Amino acid sequence: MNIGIQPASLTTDWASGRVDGAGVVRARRTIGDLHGLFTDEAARAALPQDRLAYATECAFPVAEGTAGGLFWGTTIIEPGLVGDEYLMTKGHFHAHADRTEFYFTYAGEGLLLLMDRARRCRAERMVAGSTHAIPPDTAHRTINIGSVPLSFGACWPSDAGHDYAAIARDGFAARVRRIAGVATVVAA
Ligand code: S6P
Ligand code: ZN
Repeated sequence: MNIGIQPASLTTDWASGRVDGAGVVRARRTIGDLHGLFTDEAARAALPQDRLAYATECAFPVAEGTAGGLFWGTTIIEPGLVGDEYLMTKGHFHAHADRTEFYFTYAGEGLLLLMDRARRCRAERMVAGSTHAIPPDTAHRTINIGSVPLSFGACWPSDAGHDYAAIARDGFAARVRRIAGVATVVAA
């Protein structure tokens, strides 16, 4: 009996990180969405509010909140500065705080800023091929420190959820600033 062979319902372009297929959800975060994220709020407010800061393309093969499933997605952060800070993601803890995640870089140059519940921060360099295990109870934010888009993939549990509130309220204890032309991690 011929069972047949189907093409995969999901594709990932390993050069660009672009994800495609039925059910892929695309989202955009603009400069206007990043209110309060940067030290220099006046510099952020002076930029075009509809300018793209980062985009995501994600596959959710099971419903959000399902135990045992995995989600898969790519984030592409545009290059650019707001004051002396680079464009970056909002950053979050997972709502289900012990849930972990893998990040892996396709293209560009970035930093992965990690912060534990004691607000201790560290940063890992993101370059093509770099692979990052995000521990439990660890907030994560990505920062494009290069001059081209930073593209990275993520794989995370379908019941991880997102807690943006803690970061929106308290921020990270470290920031990445461009100092004398160099990306530098400093205490916030
Ligand atoms: C999801 C995963 C990523 C981020 C994306 C945008 O757990 O960590 O897909 O959602 O990089 O970042 P943020 O902080 O705006 O969700
Ligand atoms: Zn996450």
